Amino acid sequence: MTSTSPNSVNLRKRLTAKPLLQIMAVHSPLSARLAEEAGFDGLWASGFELSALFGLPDVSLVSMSEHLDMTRRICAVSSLPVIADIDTGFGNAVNVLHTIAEYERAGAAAVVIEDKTFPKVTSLVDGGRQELVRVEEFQGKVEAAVAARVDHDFLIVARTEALIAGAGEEEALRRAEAYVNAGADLILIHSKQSNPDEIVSFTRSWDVAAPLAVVPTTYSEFTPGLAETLGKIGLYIYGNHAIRASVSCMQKTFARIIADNHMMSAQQSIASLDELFRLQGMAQVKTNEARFLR
Ligand code: SPV
Ligand code: MG
Repeated sequence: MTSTSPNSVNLRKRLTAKPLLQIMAVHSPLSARLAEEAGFDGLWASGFELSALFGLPDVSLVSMSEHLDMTRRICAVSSLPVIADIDTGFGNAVNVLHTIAEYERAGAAAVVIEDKTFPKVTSLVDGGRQELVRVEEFQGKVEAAVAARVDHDFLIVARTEALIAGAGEEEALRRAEAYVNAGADLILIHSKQSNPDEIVSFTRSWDVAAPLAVVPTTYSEFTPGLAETLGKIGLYIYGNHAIRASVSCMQKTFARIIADNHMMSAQQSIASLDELFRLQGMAQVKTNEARFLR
């Protein structure tokens, strides 16, 4: 069982100690535990994953309090740094002041805020409506985020959706640099191309001191090894693999049970009850019973 002191985690230090941190998407405390046990360096409290968990599209339907509550629960069970996906910040720059205070208090180590209009549309869907806010408006949001944080090591990651919106590399570079000038610690540069070309090109052209974050879902041949070779990239985020893994496992198991009309063969390929008890911390309950129940 992992310890529970999220505020002691210093993502900034980890970023300097290790060239590339591998961050797994999670949508629940249970998925957070599994990602930590597997050996990832940090957790991505993904808006896409939580939307999917709620059976909703990722189009700003999950409220801040819903995402915040899940982020708090994730932070409470993991000693890994949690990077919270706050979409467009849940309002304008004034709202961002409140958002940052809440996420920092919840125990997150960083937030990622993106330069799209509210309500946003998920980035990777074909033909998605991708509208960017004015650079000055987003700089105001980044400045508000920086002003609102209490701990200097709470990282503000500014995400530009310029490539997703088809605005091109020059615009992406212009925006990213403007966001660093507004105080962003890192830049998340997102792409939905099926190959890494535009991310490789952006990274090569990036000559600002702030490290980059990438979410290579659609260009998975861009491995952590390649990202490390290219340099400049600090965060390598697996954007949605927890929820996709759980969906395919449930689909296979449910189909097997219906097809067999019993559970006997399906049970061979799913986690045992003992494994669930371990993940839930039942051993500690037994210890506590022996110690405290009279
Ligand atoms: C998320 O996981 O919520 C993200 C990454 O923002 S993506 O869905 O690729 O936009
Ligand atoms: Mg998201």
